[in-house]
Amino acid sequence: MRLLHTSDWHLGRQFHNVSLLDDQRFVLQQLLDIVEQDAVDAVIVAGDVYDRAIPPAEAVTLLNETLYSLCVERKVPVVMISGNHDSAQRLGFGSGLMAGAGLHLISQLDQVAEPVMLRKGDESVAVFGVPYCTPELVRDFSGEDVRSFDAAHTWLVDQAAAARPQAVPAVLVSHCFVAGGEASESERPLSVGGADTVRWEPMKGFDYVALGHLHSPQWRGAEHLRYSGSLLKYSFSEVSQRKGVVLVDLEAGKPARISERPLQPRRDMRVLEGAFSDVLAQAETDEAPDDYLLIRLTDKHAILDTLAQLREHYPNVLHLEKPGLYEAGEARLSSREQLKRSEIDLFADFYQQVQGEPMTEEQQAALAKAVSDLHRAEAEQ
Ligand SMILES: [Mn+2]
Repeated sequence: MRLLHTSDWHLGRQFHNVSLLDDQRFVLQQLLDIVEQDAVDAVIVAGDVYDRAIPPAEAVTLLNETLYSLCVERKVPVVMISGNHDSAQRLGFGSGLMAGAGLHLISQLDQVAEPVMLRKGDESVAVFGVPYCTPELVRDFSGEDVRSFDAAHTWLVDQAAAARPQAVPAVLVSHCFVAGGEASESERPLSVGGADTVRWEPMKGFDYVALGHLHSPQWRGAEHLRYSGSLLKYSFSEVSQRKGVVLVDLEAGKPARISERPLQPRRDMRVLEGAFSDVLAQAETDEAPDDYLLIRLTDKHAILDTLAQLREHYPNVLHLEKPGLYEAGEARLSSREQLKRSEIDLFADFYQQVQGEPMTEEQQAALAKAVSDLHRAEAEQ
């Protein structure tokens, strides 16, 4: 039986105030194509289906269309668990009803020991899902003195392992942070302080482990314990990652056979670095000017309207950094005037980063006045 493992769709995500819905629709179409071309028997989504607990309406529509294409039009069942970005209750709505149509939503703890049995001819595969949950939830559910993410996860995995049918390949789906995994900037930490990781060893007895949460594709501990990675690059820290899906062939009594299929984004995410004039010159021959860009200008002097000029060639410059200007500025931090100047620059850069647009002249004037008033008040104390 051939499964397709994907995760971290984050439908409805905004990136620097740009909706990625069209980009998500574009790669989900490729996912549907892979399902057909590679004769996939079932699809596993390992959590973070939506980006937010209450997703935008368009994201719900996209998920609805995608699931209909899979379950109804292609008769390919889907097993989906909730991640830390999803609302377990909302995602789980109607799960009992939809199971009959081939959509298996696992978002509650009492589902962990009840495998979804996938069948194809006389082959069967048991799929267990561990939705994302906090140690507190597992403590309440189990009655055990569970204090850590690892203890909670191990307890749940043990429940699934104990319910495993004999002589049938078993798959575990989990949304968690396996210790030692490579994180990106677009994952929301599961807990503050880093006590959110779990060990991979309790899961190693399953024939395949479909993991979600980390956005970089990778395996942990053993090759059959895998993160498929997110659907798209969701931060500039991921520019060099290759996003895709994992195909898993399972046969009773044999180790899983694993292969990867890349997903080509509608627009790639890139970082360009160099002097302003060089970046502009390069734009003339750039084959993908619509890509989402972070541009890092190395110029040591200020240039007017850089963003507007860059956007004439690169309409999707989402972030502009000027490290050269900081270097030059920091070297001259001698006088009171310079200090004020640098505060304004810092705020102007911060404003641009948050708003995606530079400050207007009026705003800059208001800011300059506020900063100098502050300095005056300080001096008069
Ligand atoms: Mn995620």
